[in-house]
Amino acid sequence: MQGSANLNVMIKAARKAGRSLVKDFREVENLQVSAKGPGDFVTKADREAERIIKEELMGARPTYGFLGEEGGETAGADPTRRWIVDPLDGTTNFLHGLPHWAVSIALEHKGEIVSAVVFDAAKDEMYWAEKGAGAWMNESRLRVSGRRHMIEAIFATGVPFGGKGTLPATLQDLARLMPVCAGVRRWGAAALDLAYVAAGRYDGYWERGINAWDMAAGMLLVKEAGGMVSAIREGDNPLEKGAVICANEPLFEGFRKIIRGE
Ligand code: LIP
Repeated sequence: MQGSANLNVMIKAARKAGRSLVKDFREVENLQVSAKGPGDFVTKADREAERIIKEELMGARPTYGFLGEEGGETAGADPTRRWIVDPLDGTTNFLHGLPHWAVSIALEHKGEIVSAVVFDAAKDEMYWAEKGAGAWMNESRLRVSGRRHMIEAIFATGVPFGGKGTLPATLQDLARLMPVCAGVRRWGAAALDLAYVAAGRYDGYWERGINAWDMAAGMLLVKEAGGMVSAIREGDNPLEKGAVICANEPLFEGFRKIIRGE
């Protein structure tokens, strides 16, 4: 696997955390039937994965900043570079023994994502990209789908749960989109939803109410695979607003108009 020194540091960190998570995932499957359930165990697995990743990344690049889902923001001596990490994206899937979760690591330079790794350890699929160097899954080059008509396209999203405020807007999105497409999938891991758009498996994806660490790496994968990515609302920054939409070029504008309600 070619790439910059930073990318190789990211891939090494993702693989090391992935090995830890796969071991823990096997235990989670056994804990499904326990009275207390696997909740505390998954929290420990999530935190251990972030500890492993932070140790690897900060050991290799001690001056960079770090933003992680579990530990929050740590400023670095170099104010222009920051790691953005979700050690376990798809936590609820992991908790329920569903093998669809990923380690997501992005490198941000002066506010722009320049390197990305999304590692699906359960399926051994390493998605990676660097700005201007394309998007890859393991050794295969990724391209977004070639579909040109909404009625043949499938889209992914995340449907809010547990009282999240974005549920009404998402239900309105679905009411507008479902009649004009071939279907919507809700598989529970934004980083993999974005990676699947980059791989041409989904034709587009959108979600409201997620975090920078859920989407940062996947956004670069989609761009480097030839896709279009933006915030849902005109002029917003997806990473700041927690709302993102993406698709291949032929579908993007029409898809975005539907989600915007235009
Ligand atoms: C998850 C996202 C997913 C979203 C879930 C959750 P987590 O991230 O990847 O797209 O629908 O609500 O936010 O919490 O598993 O890292």
